[in-house]
Amino acid sequence: MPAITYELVHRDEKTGARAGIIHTPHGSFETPIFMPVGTQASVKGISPDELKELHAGIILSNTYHLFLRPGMDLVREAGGLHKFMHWDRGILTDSGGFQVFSLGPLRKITEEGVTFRSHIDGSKQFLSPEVSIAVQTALGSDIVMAFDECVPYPADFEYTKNSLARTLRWAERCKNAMTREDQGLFGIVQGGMYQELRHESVDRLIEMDLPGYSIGGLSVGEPKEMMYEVLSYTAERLPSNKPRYLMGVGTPDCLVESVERGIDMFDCVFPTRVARNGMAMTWTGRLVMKNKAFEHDHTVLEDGCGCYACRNGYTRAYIRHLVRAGEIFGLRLLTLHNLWFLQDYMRKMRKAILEDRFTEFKNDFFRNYDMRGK
Ligand code: PRF
Ligand code: ZN
Repeated sequence: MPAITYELVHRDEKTGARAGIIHTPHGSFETPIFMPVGTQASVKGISPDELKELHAGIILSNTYHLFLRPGMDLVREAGGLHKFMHWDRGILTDSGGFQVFSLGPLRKITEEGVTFRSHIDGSKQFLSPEVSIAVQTALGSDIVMAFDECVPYPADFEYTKNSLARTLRWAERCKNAMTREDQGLFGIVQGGMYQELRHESVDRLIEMDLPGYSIGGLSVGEPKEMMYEVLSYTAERLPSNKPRYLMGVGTPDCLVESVERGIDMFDCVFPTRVARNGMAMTWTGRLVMKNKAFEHDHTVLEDGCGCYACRNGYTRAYIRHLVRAGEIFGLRLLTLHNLWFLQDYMRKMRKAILEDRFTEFKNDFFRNYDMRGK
C-alpha cells in the first residue's frame, strides 16, 4: 500500500467539486480540506491540542525554514517533526523551492539546484532536489513536496518552458531520492499561464505515477479570472483517483471557486496572518477589529460560531480592546476563530457536495459575503 491514498466519496452532480478521504500514516482526513500553516514547526500562537479542537487533520510545515533553523540533524535527533512539535496527525512539508525563489536577487538557479543566502544570518546555502528530499526524509512528514521553481508572473513563454523542463527533471530526481515507505511524494504542476505548458506538466507528472498532484505557480499576482481559467484546464486533466492540492490559496472566495474546479487540498497563511493583523473572518466578510464600530459591540465575533472565543462569549468590544492594547491574547482568540471559521467552511462545502447542492452553497456564500471587509 502506498503511504498516501485518496478515496473518492462523491462528486457533485453539476460541478467538478468532490468529497473524499485522504489516508496517511498519521490518520485520515476528509476533503476538501484547509491545512493550517506551521512554517517553523508551530502554527503561530496555537498549541497542537488547540489544533485538535479545531478538528485539524493535517498541517503544513516548511523545508526551507526548518533546514536553516534548527536544521535537519536536530529534528532527526528529536525523533522527527511529529515528535519534535508534539503533533501526531498529518504533516505536509513544502519543498523549500517556493521560499527560495521568493528571495529574489539573493539566489542563483542552476541545473543542480539553487544557491542562496539565508534570510537569518546571510550565510551561503544550497538546496537541490536531493537536499530537499533528504531534509523532508529527516523531518518524516507524511506528504513530501517535490522541489520546483514557482515561475513568477508575468513570465514569457521561453522562460516558462525552460523552467518547467527543469522542474520536471527535478521531480524525477526527487522521486529517485525518496527512501521511506511511510512518506508520499506529490508532484507540482507548473507552466505559468500557458495551457500548452500546463498540459505538458500534468502529462509528464502522471507518467511518474505519484500518490498526489499539486498545482503551483498560481496566486502569484495574476488576475483572479486568469487563475480560475488555468485552474480549470489543469485540474480537469489530473487523475480522479489521486488528491489535488492547490498551493498557497486560502481566501474564502478562492477556496469555493477552486473546490468547484475539483481541488481537494489547500494551505494559506491568510487566516492566521490576518488574525495577527487584528482581523476576524466571518460569513459576511472580514471584520477589522480596531474599527470604532466595535467599541460598544458586546456580541461575539460570529453568532453560532463554535470556536473557543465565540463559544465562551468573548465579545467584539473585548477583542477590539485587546488588539488596540497590543495584548497577545487578542491575536490568539482571532487566530482560533479564523482557523475554526475555515475548517467549518470546508466542512459545510463538503456537506453541500455530498447533497449535490454545491452550486446553491456557492451562490448563498457570495450573496452573504462582502468581499471588501468591514
Ligand atoms: N511551489 C511550491 N510551494 C508553493 C507554491 C509553488 O508554486 C505556491 C504558489 N502559489 C505556494 N507555495 N513548492
Ligand atoms: Zn468564533
